Amino acid sequence: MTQNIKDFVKKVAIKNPGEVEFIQAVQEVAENIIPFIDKNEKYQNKMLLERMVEPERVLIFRVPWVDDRGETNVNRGYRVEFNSAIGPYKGGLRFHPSVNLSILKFLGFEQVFKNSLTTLPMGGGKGGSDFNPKAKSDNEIMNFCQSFMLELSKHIGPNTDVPAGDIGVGAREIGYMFGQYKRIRNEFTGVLTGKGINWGGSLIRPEATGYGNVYFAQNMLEVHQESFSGKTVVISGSGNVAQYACEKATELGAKVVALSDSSGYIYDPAGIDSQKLKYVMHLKNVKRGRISEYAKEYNCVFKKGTPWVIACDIALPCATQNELNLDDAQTLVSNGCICVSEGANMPTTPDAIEFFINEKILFAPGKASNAGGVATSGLEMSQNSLRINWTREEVDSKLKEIMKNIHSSCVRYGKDKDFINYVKGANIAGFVKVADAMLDQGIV
Ligand code: NDP
Ligand code: 2IT
Repeated sequence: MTQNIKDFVKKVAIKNPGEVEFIQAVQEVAENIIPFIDKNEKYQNKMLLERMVEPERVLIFRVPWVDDRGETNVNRGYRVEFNSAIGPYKGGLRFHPSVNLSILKFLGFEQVFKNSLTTLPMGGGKGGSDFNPKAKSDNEIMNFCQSFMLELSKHIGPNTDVPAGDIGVGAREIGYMFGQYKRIRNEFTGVLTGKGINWGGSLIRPEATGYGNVYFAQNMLEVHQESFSGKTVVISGSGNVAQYACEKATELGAKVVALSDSSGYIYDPAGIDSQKLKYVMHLKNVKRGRISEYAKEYNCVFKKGTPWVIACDIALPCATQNELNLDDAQTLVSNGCICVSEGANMPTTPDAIEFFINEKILFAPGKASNAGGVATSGLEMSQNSLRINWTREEVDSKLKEIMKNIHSSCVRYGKDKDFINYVKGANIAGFVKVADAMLDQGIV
């Protein structure tokens, strides 16, 4: 790292004490963007990156709610409205006990670049709560969502800020929050994405992040005349992103041998076929059980820890941030892994990314490879505005096209002789569009 990058990151760290994940995300971007600004006069002397690391607005609020025993609980709610240079704030809501300002600022910052890459007019934002949805009844989830939305509804709108799902927020939570927004504002509008299909949702939105990640990996593999066919794939997580990554990889002829959750991973050498995936979907989305139950059902291994010890050709980290470290990266590569495509946000630690890049592994950063989710949210917004619904095939082909374009943008800015540095490509391509808009709009 050069001195000016170090100085920049140090200043951000001093201004945002204790925000470890946010600083990590900023540093990764600064390492590519500061040298790029140094070479391009147009972007100099306007404090562009300095302005980009400062959210336009951060909302923090109390969320009181009553549980089934009649007891009062209180959580903290957040919405980080990061950057609106190219469109209304757009990004998910995360409900998880680990949620804090640092995590939501890292996610919001990443979202700005990701949304820019999609080619759609969406700014970046993120929100959520330290609420833990595990073991809560539907009624408790509804009480919490209604209280959360009572405050959030004052700050969002279809042309202002459009939240969606993320960890712990799926179709059920979006439904409760949409219902409450509609009741408070007396408006039926596209204020959230990931809506149910019969009340404004888009076909393919549930599948989009997982499918998009596999499409992106497919694009990377094609550069090397490779494909998913016949490959062994290891996936972490067993939630929304992991499930549909598993479905698409299998459809393309790969064998997915692992899934995980926060308790551990299952290893099924026979492969998780469509029938077994149906079981996982019911287990995780309806029963809300643990992945260890899969091992009992299909008589295979369940172990604590992460699944990166399993030999594979392709690894798709689809659970959470910093879930794949340098040790894991070394194990994967020594076991023959050629491609790592991030479905989660920032799942790979910085030293592991550096290792993959030095080893010339096909490595896709989440802001490029998981952008299919928010891109399809953008398509949901378009359909809401037009008051029409596109077919599955129409949305899926637009998603494929968007992922292909993101891949091309990464190649454009990330190609170094015989190697494509997708991290650099994604950061610079994402930056250029936002920076140009900020230059056009003056010092705001
Ligand atoms: P879900 O809540 O549906 O699933 C999350 C999965 O990750 C679960 O299997 C969960 O296990 C596991 N997980 C969560 N936290 C941890 C942890 N601290 N350690 C180990 N495992 C953990 O979320 P999504 O599938 O929607 O999101 C997964 C990732 O993808 C996140 O990083 C999210 O930001 C990112 N993403 C999501 C998009 C979307 O459209 N949903 C779009 C782009 C990115 P358990 O059940 O035990 O908690
Ligand atoms: O991280 C992400 O891109 C998401 N959680 C999806 C955001 C969205 O607005 O669809």
